[in-house]
Amino acid sequence: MTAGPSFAQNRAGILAKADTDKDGAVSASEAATRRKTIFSKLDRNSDGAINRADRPGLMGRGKFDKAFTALSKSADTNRDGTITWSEFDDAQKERFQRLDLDRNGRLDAAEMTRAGA
Ligand SMILES: [Ca+2]
Ligand SMILES: [Ca+2]
Ligand SMILES: [Ca+2]
Repeated sequence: MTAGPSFAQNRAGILAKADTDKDGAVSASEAATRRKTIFSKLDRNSDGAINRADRPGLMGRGKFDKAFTALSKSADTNRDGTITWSEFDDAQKERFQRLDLDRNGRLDAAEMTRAGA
């Protein structure tokens, strides 16, 4: 399983994976847990930042590049080619708030779907 494509493309898939208590919605804490998982998967050398140094070998490189490029647009705020944990965390928090249309601190399937449309 790879974090890249599901994170970048498949919102329904993210919801399913992030909804650990299976109540049909992603709470802020579930989203935070999911964020950490995604970040640590992409941060292959575990130095607390995602950048080109974390590129895998040929096999996973395409997926990594795709995810990294998509993430950089939203998360690499200072455009230095590195996504630090705080950049990533801030961007994902902001994204959660943007998607949470009824502001109840939870993303349900409808909110995820609307956001993707
Ligand atoms: Ca849930
Ligand atoms: Ca790294
Ligand atoms: Ca940065």
